[in-house]
Amino acid sequence: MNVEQLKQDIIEYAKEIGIDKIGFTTADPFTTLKERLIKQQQLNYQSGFEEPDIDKRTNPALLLEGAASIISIAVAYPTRMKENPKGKKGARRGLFARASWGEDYHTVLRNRLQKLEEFIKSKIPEARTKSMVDTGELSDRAVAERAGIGWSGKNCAIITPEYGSFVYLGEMITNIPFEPDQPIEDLCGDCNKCLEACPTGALVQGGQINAKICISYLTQTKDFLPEQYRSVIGNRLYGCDTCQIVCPYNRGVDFHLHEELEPEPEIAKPLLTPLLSISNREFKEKFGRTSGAWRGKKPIQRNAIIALGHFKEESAIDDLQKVLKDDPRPVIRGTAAWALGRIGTEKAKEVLLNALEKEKDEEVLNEIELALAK
Ligand code: B12
Ligand code: SF4
Ligand code: SF4
Repeated sequence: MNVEQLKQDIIEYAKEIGIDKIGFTTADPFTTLKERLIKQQQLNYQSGFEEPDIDKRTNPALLLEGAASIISIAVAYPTRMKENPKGKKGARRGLFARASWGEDYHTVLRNRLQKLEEFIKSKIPEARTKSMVDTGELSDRAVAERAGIGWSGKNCAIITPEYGSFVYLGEMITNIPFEPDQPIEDLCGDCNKCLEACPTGALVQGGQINAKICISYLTQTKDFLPEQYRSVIGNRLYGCDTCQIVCPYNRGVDFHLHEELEPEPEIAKPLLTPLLSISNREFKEKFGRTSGAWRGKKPIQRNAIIALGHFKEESAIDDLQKVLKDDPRPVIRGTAAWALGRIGTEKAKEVLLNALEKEKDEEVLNEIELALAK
């Protein structure tokens, strides 16, 4: 089999199956990434969602015997809703980040990669392949950068000249020695808009993140959100798009190329109050198809309560009272106390005073006292 011809055939086929950009690189170790990962670990700047084995992360040969190349793929996702419901007083809404709109991208990209594997094996039956999307060992961005999909921006994102940074990434390690593509030029230049816009200062310098204080990470934690971050997360229920939205290379970027990635407005931007009493089953039915549901309903509910506090939404007092009285989870009760403190009306104060008498949990009591002190 002519490897160059196969590469061209793969590029053609990829277009047919809804892969928006494809690039090829070697399976050589990722040496700079290795140093970087060690450094990030030492600084405690990692989220904990990363694969912990740095050798596996940086040496494709440990993941597939005879690894010779990696095929990187990118799939563009929309940034604007065709029907964008506006939240208003009495009917506030929260927001799922764009990477959680439509069907879970893990499923979408894995399907595409599986088709690509089948295509390659139909041409070379003895080909060996290993595909991954997000949850695999490799750094999807480091692979994409080396395969020429895009450059690595100061906001950490891979930015493609065609689709901006609103692309999902995935890759396939193969034992076929494809000719590698070249990385593309970094076009960030003197721009620093993302660093300036980051609400928590998580972008410590161009291309370096302290994931522990990135809002995207914070929205995915299950414990109490540290007080200083509650007001900055605003109405974000899952993820954060700020450092991408401000990027000049994303200006006007809004691709609707894949039906399954189209957002359902009531899911991507849901009303907040109903989330407070949603059952596990309802949550699964409504949000289960999205990538933002992977941590379950608790972080989403906690963030919804924070968002109601952020809006000082008086119409939510009765629902917050119910949560404070009946919810078995201290994090949810304590966060409701915080929100009532933010709302700060006489009625909210009364609810807090009532709860103070009945509450037994130390942390929740502390939240109630802090809320009353406000
Ligand atoms: C852990 C994780 C997170 C963590 C940490 C993010 C981070 N920046 O590290 C948290 C929860 C915060 C997060 C948030 C988001 N994530 Co995330 N996340 C991951 C995951 C699982 C691992 C990332 C990782 O290993 N980071 C460690 C750092 C050190 O490495 P890296 O960023 O992968 O690689 C770059 C650096 O190492 C850098 N580098 C290496 N050496 C050096 C040296 C110097 C001097 C410099 C300057 C840079 C540098 O170059 C590499 C290539 O860009 C990947 C999937 C995967 N398996 O790779 C998705 C992934 C990176 N996430 C993704 C997305 C979409 C997001 C969000 C936009 C989601 C959202 N809307 O909320 C935000 C963006 C936050 C941000 N500004 O980065 C996409 C990115 C797509 C793209 N176009 O870049 C990925 C690839 C998932 C996917 N398959 O599509 N994420
Ligand atoms: S995703 Fe949000 S919090 Fe995280 S680095 Fe970007 S702007 Fe900052
Ligand atoms: S906002 Fe500016 S510095 Fe940040 S990634 Fe975009 S071009 Fe680069």
